[in-house]
Amino acid sequence: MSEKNRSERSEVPPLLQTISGRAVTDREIWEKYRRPEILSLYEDHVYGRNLLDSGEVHFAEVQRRTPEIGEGETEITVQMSVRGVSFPFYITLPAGADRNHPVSALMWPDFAFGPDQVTGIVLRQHVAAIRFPVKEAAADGPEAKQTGLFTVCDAGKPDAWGAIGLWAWCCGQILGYAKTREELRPDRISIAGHSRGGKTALWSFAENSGFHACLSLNSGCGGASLFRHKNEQYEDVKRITERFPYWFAGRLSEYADREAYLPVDQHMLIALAAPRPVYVVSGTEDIWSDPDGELASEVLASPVWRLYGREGLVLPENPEPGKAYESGRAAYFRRIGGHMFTEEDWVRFIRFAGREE
Ligand code: GTR
Repeated sequence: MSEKNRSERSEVPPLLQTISGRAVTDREIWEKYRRPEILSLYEDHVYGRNLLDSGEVHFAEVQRRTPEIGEGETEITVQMSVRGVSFPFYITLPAGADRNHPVSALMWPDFAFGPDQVTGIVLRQHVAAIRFPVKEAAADGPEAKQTGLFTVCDAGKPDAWGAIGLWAWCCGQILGYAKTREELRPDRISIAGHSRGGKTALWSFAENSGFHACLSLNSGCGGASLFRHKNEQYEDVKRITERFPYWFAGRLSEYADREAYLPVDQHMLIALAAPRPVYVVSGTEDIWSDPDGELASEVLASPVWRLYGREGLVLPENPEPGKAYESGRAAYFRRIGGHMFTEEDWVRFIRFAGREE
């Protein structure tokens, strides 16, 4: 690699400067110019543009039952339909939640890698669980674009959304519905996800300012970690777009081994969370997801919280694995372990998001 190439790679695009070169010195300039500009760069180059219209989405409550979790919970099945394609999601209310006692809620895109552990974890914190099984909205495989909602939109263009964009859009639509439910606090609906779910959650959080807080668990490449932070052991644009081309806009693959030319990097995705609370969890042994790149994104994004008079990520000089840094509005925890999550990760986030400020 030439010297020039190496230094280009280490430099991420400036966060607080517009494309036209204007310095972003306050939240007005951030909100009016820089934030929309960054969102649009992500649509063009990474996740793709929305192909469906919110006006076409319909919801119907189709079932109510008592799940076998604890005592007194209620699971509500809601059917979402767009242009004749329908799929369910599930809202499970903790015991005692009703219109007179509305509760916070946590939504997550569920990739069904195993039995659902998350609903129980969330309910034990007296928070409503909103589980969205993504596969009926669009399959999570090379056949994705021949399935679900992809069959009713034209996904052929290089900036058309990939599956992450489509799932993230669904999460945003579900958020709109959840805000109308009287058992839920409309200002306290958060989103979370692990791995590919973490990438989806971060992008949906960026696009939908109505979410309260976001948890990214081991989201790695295309999620919290910096594209330009390269190392043979990490997933990068080339590897991810060869293995999972259907997750992204077709254009992302043009940056394989050319990350220096991407007009964004993932500190900008984290910055789109501001001024809301965001929590990034990495695993000490989850090297493929690049824990250092995930931490670097949050550090580099933090000046945007400061535009709002808040702290982003607050770290000591030598942050330690196994310790959580949660005093700012951007939190970070490097759990000891690999590419997985624990109940503790979710509980930490739920407490962090639940702070009344
Ligand atoms: C990995 C993949 C990641 C990540 C993960 C997952 O193998 O390379 O980008 O998202 O899988 O979703 O489990």
